[in-house]
Amino acid sequence: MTIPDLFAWAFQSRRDQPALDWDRTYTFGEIDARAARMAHVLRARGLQSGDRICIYLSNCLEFIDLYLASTRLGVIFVPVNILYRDREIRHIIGDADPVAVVTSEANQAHIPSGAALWAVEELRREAEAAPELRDAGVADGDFPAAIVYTSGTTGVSKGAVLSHNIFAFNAVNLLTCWRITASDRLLLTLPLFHVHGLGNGIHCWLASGCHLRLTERFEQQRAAGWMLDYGPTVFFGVPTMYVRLLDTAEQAARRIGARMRLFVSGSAPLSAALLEDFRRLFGHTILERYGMSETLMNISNPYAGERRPGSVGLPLPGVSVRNLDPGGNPVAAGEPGELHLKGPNVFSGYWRRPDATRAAFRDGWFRTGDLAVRAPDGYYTLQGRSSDLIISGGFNIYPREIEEFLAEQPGVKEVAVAGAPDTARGEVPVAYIVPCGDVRVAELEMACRTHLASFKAPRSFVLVDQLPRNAMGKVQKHLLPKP
Ligand code: MLC
Repeated sequence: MTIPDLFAWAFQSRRDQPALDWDRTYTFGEIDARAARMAHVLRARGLQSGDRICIYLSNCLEFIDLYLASTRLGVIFVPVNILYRDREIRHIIGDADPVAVVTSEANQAHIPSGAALWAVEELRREAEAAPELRDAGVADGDFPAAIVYTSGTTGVSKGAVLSHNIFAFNAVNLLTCWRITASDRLLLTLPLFHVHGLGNGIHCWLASGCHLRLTERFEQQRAAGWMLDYGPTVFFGVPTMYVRLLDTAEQAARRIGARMRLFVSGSAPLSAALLEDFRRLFGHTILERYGMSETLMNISNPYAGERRPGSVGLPLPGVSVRNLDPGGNPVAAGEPGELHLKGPNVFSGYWRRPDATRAAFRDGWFRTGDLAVRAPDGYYTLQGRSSDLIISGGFNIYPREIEEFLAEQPGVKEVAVAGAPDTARGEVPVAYIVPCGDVRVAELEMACRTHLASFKAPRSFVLVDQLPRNAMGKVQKHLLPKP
């Protein structure tokens, strides 16, 4: 199934119904017409099926217009994290080879020179005056809808190619399993450039025909107010958002909880303590689920039935899960193993990276790199990772990328980056530096803040005489001193 087919019911049968609160309320008919006009603009600018378009925008109405227009034209949508800076953006543009990069005038300075830039303000003006493009022959469901870049274990990120079918399958699964219907009201504060906001948020909204309130981003000071004003029945968040919401006054939390039907958490581990603190304040047990950019959603606690603290729940319909030891043998219930997945939710591979794609699969199963234990009754609990990925506020960070950057800076002889626990963000990166000569920590910090996404900038820099290494010379990160 294509994404336009998935959304057809909302756009055809609910044309006059309110669809989205942004600067004002838009109906489904208006959202549909905006997308059709944006499709005309993209086509007039020469975009053809199979072309890529990079989108470097924070949440806005045009982000949705561009996504819908692209999926209707068969243009492959490549969202870029708005917190990324020159190195990260240059890599994605070089790899995805887009016809153009769409960004706002305010953010143009972050785009490396040489890329074709389209200002979103200009596209908006052109779309206002454009006719609607309605006969934009759509590719079939196996065709790529998006390439989503994931932080690569090798230091550079890889583009996960996600088909129309994968998004459609994921949406249908979530609508069914989380009982999302046209009567719901979804508050979406997640960034649309990742699969949590885009794959779950936007697709659940338009596949169900429910009502959406989108914000530019999550803001701790305003989040509870938004919930009180808007009265959402569904909220998708990362654990950091739930930590921030614990500051809500008791009476307000009760009022929000009385209206809400479902709080979902994902993208990072949700601690049992946070689940319990949140339940006490809001009167709701958060539903924790597990997904990845390469697979969208895999495992989820049940809507009805036990939402087990610390566990991500049971495999979603259609998703096969196996747990293997390092030798490739299945482990028994209760034993940790690496989680492998198979199903219609799994991506076909990384964009133009046949080697990385081959390495990501074993006998047709996708290797998640996550370690898990299956309880005798089928519930999965994640136990950590076989790679040294850091997750901070729901954003993935591969230490190798920061290490490579810091190793290029003056005064740095050797460097290791590891995650340190953080109550709000889950983990934060910390850099351990073996200096050579005169190293200036303030300069290192400034270099990271300028050239890397803000969440990747190490929260502290620890100077050490040497890095702990094993006999093979590999850094033993667990032996690094606590910051
Ligand atoms: C954070 N910042 C943003 C931003 N989010 N800037 C612009 N747009 C956004 N959306 C910046 C801030 O400017 C600030 O930079 C720093 O990040 C911390 O901001 P904060 O307000 O103090 O944040 P905090 O309260 O810690 O909360 C951060 C957060 C954010 C939770 C709002 O981390 C977030 O939106 N996380 C969601 C990540 C996500 O969607 N992951 C899904 C991946 S998909 P500075 O410079 O001042 O430090 C995936 C698959 C799956 O993993 O299963 O879902």
